[in-house]
Amino acid sequence: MLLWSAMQNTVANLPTDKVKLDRITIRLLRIPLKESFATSFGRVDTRLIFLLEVHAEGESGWGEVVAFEEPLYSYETVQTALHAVKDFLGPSLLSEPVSGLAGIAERHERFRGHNMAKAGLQLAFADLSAKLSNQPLSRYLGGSKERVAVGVSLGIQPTVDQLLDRVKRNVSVGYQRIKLKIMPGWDIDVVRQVREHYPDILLSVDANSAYTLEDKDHLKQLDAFGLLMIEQPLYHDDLLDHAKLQKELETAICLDESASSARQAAQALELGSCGIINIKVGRVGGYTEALPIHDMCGAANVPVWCGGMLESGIGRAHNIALASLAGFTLPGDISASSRYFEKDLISPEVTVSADGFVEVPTEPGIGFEVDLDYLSAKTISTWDLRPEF
Ligand code: OSB
Ligand code: MG
Repeated sequence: MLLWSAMQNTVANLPTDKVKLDRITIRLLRIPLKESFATSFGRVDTRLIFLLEVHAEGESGWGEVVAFEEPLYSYETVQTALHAVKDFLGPSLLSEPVSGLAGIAERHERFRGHNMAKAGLQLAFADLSAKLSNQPLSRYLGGSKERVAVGVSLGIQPTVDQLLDRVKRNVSVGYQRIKLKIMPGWDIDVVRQVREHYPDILLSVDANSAYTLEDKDHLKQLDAFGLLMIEQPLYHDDLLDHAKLQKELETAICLDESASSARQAAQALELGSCGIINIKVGRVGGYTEALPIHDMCGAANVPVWCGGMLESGIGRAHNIALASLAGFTLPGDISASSRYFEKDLISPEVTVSADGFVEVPTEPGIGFEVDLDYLSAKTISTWDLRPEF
């Protein structure tokens, strides 16, 4: 059988023209979430948004660093990412022209870690470079879909009734897959009740590393509910215990946190740590890691989908472009702007159709206008990085 992806090498297809960056603008702004989002690692009430804008040839491109304020999802925080961008990653791109996304990755390779900071710069550059070549970001990245299937992630609620109410609302909006956050004390019984009310929906759970291999028999109870996947049940950096657990479970494990780079993803596939991978461009360090994960999972017949980090419209637009690649066969955590925010930073806002799709923009770059007035009204701090002479 010839897999669609057998000949894919999406990074090799990206342009490598030299671009001389004039300036990198950093902005921090705070926007409230409509309702707090609770996971096994903690809750998020407002979003401190970290934006990057890179300027060259009279054009600019936008990216978002998806780190949170506390090191709970991963070790990165807004402050560590700010330090990494201001002192190392940003200056290394301003010293000499860069040769495409691959050139950026090469320049950043010697700096260890700081994936979300690295990714933010790649995102901004990709938007710029797509605009300079007058094509939508989705096509620039090798995407072909006109619309992407979307699902929604529901945080841990004070009561099961409140969760059932949210499931009802989001199913009726059109979301194609409902993901429930779980943790010890909010798992088997909650999933059972949701399944009883909704026997036919695509349903998954996400533990954000709340369990250990000792919970194997407990987690095996989830096999009874016909779940699409169990996301990141074990340690945030583990591959081996996930492989052991996957052997015991009928339900596919999906890696999020611990598929932290293309190399880690390759090792997960080799070990059998998962049957599905959630690709977040921020977690893995940029498009130059996300695209190879997409390609290798296609070759291995492992479905992928695009995860989310409660992004503003700018990060959301990048997720839509990434999810337009053919290998993203499962609904992404790409919800409407209105799911999280009263008002988004982009226009038009991201909307979800009644049948659970988001349109892929056809305008150049991210394909949305950044609302500069709203942005400046919300901006807390801003820095400009320029080449040194
Ligand atoms: O694990 O996928 C996750 C949100 C914050 C941090 C981690 C995760 C999530 C989500 C929601 O599940 C993603 C989204 O809708 O943006
Ligand atoms: Mg997750």
